[in-house]
Amino acid sequence: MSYNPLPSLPLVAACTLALTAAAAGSILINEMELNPPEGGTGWVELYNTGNSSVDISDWTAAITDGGWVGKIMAPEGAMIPPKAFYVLEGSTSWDHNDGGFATLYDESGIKMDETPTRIDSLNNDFAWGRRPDGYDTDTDGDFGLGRGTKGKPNKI
Ligand SMILES: [Ca+2]
Ligand SMILES: [Ca+2]
Ligand SMILES: [Ca+2]
Repeated sequence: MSYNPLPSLPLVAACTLALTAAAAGSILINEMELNPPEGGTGWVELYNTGNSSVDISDWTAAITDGGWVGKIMAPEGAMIPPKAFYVLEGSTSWDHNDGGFATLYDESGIKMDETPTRIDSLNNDFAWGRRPDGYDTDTDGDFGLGRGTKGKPNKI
């Protein structure tokens, strides 16, 4: 018979992992600019649907059209408060004048969210966004096309 007065370490580790997963699960790709106007930048807007702040240090968002891929990493210390937005901005070289999809990975490379593939040949400031913010049924209908609201609530 053995007696161990300390909490079991594997149990503590399991609890910590569960808490981390719950917090991280609240961050979604909320809007994406796949085809900016000439001279504009592609971007991905994140949204925290949860009730606690989430540290997104070194999280990476990617936009792809199937061939080309652009990646943006959140800086160290980046936080998203509850019900707040965070924009990961690409560059003007990201303008591929077509559609695609966006993916979000946490700091260890685990996929946190992926959007459906959306066509965007408009070449203007319209962007695909969840309507309303954070709407997530894992179907193509989660996203609608409308005037971009980068860093702000999506228009319904
Ligand atoms: Ca656009
Ligand atoms: Ca364009
Ligand atoms: Ca928005």
